[in-house]
Amino acid sequence: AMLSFERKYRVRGGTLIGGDLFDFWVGPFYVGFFGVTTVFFTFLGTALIIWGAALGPTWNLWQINIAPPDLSYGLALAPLKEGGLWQIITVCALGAFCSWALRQAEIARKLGMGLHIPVAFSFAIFAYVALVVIRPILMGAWGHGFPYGIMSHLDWVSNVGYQYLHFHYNPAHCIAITFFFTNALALAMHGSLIISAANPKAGEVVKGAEHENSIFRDTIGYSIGTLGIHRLGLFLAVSAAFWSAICIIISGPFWTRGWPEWWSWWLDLPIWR
Ligand code: BCL
Ligand code: UQ2
Repeated sequence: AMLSFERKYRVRGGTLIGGDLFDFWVGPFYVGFFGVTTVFFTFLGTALIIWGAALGPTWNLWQINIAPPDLSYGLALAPLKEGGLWQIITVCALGAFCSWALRQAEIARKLGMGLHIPVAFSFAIFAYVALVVIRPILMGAWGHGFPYGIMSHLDWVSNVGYQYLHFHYNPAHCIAITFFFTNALALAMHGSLIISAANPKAGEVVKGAEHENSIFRDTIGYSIGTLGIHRLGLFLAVSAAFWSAICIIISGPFWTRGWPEWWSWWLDLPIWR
């Protein structure tokens, strides 16, 4: 079934590749060239993960693990059962994520909207690429990528963290975490504000932007505004992903010692040295 307003927006055009060829819907879903490639990479990647699980020692969901190649393979292709599977799955993941972003872009163009959604999502893709492409290449081995598995990827994070003695001292990790936490604060403020405005006493009319501004002006003397809160949210979220990517790219390629030691630049400042 189509919602009453949907037909109006099912317009031709906006495609980046394929012209009218894939410019159609299947049920509620827009297809497009990148819908086809998203489905292809997602199904192939998922099938390979299931095959990898079948090769492994367990069907326990928590323990299934598809590991990258041994460090000795460097940046070469590895045999399927020696990490090659991880390499193909990584290509499928990259193909699916990028296809998804491009499909978002086609739909935004079709609707005559800005490209903010695909741009925002590309920061999440960047964080993933940082982990499985950029850092492994800079360190000279695919084996530096993280393993695909629930417990195994947590073990990887813990091991890599302790390799740098205390990851909390990584300055970009600090910045990323601060953005994640501030983002949670901002979304909690925004969510609670909107729901409070939408839930007046029984019989009263729903409140709008002026009430939303007023409650913040009354409490803290400042309101960022209804558009402003969304700009702030986008900035905080995108920055969290960006600094996450930076914090892991610099760990190894640009700083090989413990992160606590990095802060000795502070103790070494000539003013008190
Ligand atoms: Mg740390 C990383 C927080 C303690 C070692 N750490 C991170 C960051 C984040 C964080 C800043 C992970 C988020 C991220 O990368 O998003 N760490 C954090 C916090 C603490 C903490 C808050 C804390 O103590 C309170 N970390 C520690 C301790 C160390 C440590 C001290 C371990 C002992 N930390 C590390 C290491 C790493 C981090 C090592 C990292 O590598 C990681 C990082 O920065 O990675 C970049 C980015 C988001 C993504 C990568 C997701 C990408 C999503 C893709 C594009 C799409 C997926 C689609 C999906 C498959 C489909 C879903 C379909 C559904 C149906 C919808
Ligand atoms: C606001 C506003 C909204 C909001 C929120 C605020 C009417 C619907 C949440 C309040 C936000 C402020 C004061 C910024 C806080 C800053 C940080 C870094 C968390 O004013 O306008 O619109 O949802």
